[in-house]
Amino acid sequence: MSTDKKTLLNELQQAVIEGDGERAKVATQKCLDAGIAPLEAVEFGLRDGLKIVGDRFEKLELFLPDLMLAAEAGNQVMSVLEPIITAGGGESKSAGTVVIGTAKGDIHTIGKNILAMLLKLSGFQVYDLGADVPATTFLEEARKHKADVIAISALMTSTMPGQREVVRLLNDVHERESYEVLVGGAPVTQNWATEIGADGYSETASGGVALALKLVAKK
Ligand code: B12
Repeated sequence: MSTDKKTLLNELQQAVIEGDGERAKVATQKCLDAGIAPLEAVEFGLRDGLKIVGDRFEKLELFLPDLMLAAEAGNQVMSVLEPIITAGGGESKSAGTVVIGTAKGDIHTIGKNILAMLLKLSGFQVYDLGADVPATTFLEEARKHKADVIAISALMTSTMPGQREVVRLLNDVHERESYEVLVGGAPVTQNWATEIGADGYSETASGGVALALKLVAKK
């Protein structure tokens, strides 16, 4: 990547870290004007920027209001990127049906929303159950919408067990084979996905879409 592009992405990341929504919006537009791919701005500017904020929060260098400001700046970045990413609409044929939500006890939504948006764009019918979703709701909604995929985001180590809970419940009701279960979110790893018996994990939202397409095609 050219130094210019790196500088622009760094400026975007920095504005997110500092929780400066206006500056973040301007920086996002500058990235787009320089030809930086919107998803690159999402992953490097937004996700990595918020990761740095989270790490500083953990070290007590930043506090909850800083986290909230950074999240708001992240939303501002998405307000610029979303119309660009979704311009032209998604695929017209249906790639399958996904129910998506954040695990029980967890109110983080930014990453889940990005994944939902990209899934829609790839032609999936997406039912977004929101945040703090109990395993029983994932099951009920998956049944109701005849879902192919259940996608569960978890941003805290304390809520990752909510992902395991969904897989357990599907096993208990003998419906494990009916759905592909995808897990993700900052603390989630491939090892965790394997341990709980999920069908797939991806570190990024775009990787999650590729995986969903692959798993549904195999079904
Ligand atoms: C923003 C933020 C908040 C915002 C959330 C706003 C919102 N509407 O979402 C606010 C301020 C509300 C918040 C609250 C809290 N937070 Co917080 N928060 C964060 C922060 C800084 C960024 C999260 C984020 O949005 N990242 C940006 C997105 C784009 O990234 P992402 O979610 O990882 O998603 C990407 C991928 O993971 C992937 N993906 C996401 N989901 C899925 C799902 C699937 C299926 C797939 C395939 C892929 C995928 O796609 C995305 C794009 O690539 C993280 C730090 C971090 N490391 O992430 C802490 C963090 C998650 N929070 C933390 C904590 C502790 C809290 C609070 C408990 C703080 C408090 N004292 O109240 C509360 C939690 C309340 C609750 N019950 O949930 C901790 C959790 C620690 C732990 N135990 O694991 C973290 C890690 C910070 C830290 N290092 O300490 N938080």
